[in-house]
Amino acid sequence: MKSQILSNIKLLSKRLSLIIAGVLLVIGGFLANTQAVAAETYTVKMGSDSGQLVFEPKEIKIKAGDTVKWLNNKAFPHNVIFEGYPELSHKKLLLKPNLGAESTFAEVGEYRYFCTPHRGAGMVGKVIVEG
Ligand SMILES: [Cu+2]
Repeated sequence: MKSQILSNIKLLSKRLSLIIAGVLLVIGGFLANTQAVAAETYTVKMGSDSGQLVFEPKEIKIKAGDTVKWLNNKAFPHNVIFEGYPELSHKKLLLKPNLGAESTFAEVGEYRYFCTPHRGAGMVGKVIVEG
């Protein structure tokens, strides 16, 4: 009688551990999924390391919901102007090293931008937002 109860308990705990393992698998899969769709932030240098008047990279591909962060590197002051998109633009000149500005892109599309003081020198860039 006693041994039967014991073996029943053993069987039950075996089943329980199987159920727990299953639940952990489901939770793990869910976490992996949410990480895959999490929004990302990409950095674009303003001014190349050698001091050229460029955005680096000049063109960047991101997903809707991602953020681009522009960071002062060399040859500042710089700014970031998207014509027709004041909400994405950063008109204020960034005067010091490592100052930055960022924009989050919710809508799919191609967005061209420039730096006001250096537009004539070719300091232009493009953000391509994919779905
Ligand atoms: Cu500039």
